[in-house]
Amino acid sequence: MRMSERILITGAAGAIGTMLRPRMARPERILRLLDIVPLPQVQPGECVETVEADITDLVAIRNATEDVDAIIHLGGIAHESDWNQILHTNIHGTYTVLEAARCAGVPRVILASSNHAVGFHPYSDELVPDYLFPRPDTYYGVSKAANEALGSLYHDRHGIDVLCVRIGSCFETPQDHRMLSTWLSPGDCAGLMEALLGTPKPGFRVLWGISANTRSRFSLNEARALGYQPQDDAEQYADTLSSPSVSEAERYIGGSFCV
Ligand code: 15L
Repeated sequence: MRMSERILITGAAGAIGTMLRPRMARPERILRLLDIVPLPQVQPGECVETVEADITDLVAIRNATEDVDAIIHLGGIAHESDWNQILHTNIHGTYTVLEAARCAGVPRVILASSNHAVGFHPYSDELVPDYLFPRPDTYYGVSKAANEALGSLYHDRHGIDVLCVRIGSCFETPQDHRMLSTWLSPGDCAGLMEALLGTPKPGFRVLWGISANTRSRFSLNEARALGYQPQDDAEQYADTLSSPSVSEAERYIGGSFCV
């Protein structure tokens, strides 16, 4: 990376982008924030550039990738939707971002994948491994599995380092009983992104994005091998989340997306 690095974050006005913006700010770093909706104003002293663009617009995204050292691709629909929208925004949008990265020579792309790419796997007694074969629970989950496949292609064919993070549940605090296992705190999310930006020549990887939760059922082997050191544990919120019994949906990785 150059001394003054520039990182493009797509979907920067979304929930995770908003949490990352202050946490990934560095004096020697320019965050280029891109979203289809207007972004909150740049504050004095913030090293930020804003771009209003659609991730499916190749010309616009090609322009936005100019002079960029890495891309964190968060843009897209973050829940189940109808097939045509998922296909266009999530799958074609990710193709567009990877193709723009290739044209601009961006060496590294972090893709926000999701537990829903493998949501229909039931839990077993083992930790859920890295690289678990896709078993999507929704069209949304299909798009995340497809995006991992696109990332694999762009690594093998074009040499781009592509890191697919299967995010559990990234919220300020865990919202329900399931998230005592799946929670990724905002701080750990930022720490994971920093690790993935900094690790030398990672190639293509698929890893879990989960905090150091006492009740986590997920392998962090691949994430830790890439330098991730999670700090937070959802357990501190356990008393605030009433759960008389574990729901049927919690048999599956994807939780309520599976029912
Ligand atoms: C996701 O992929 C969603 O974007 C998010 O809103 C949550 O539903 C999360 O998964 C989860 O499974 O908790």
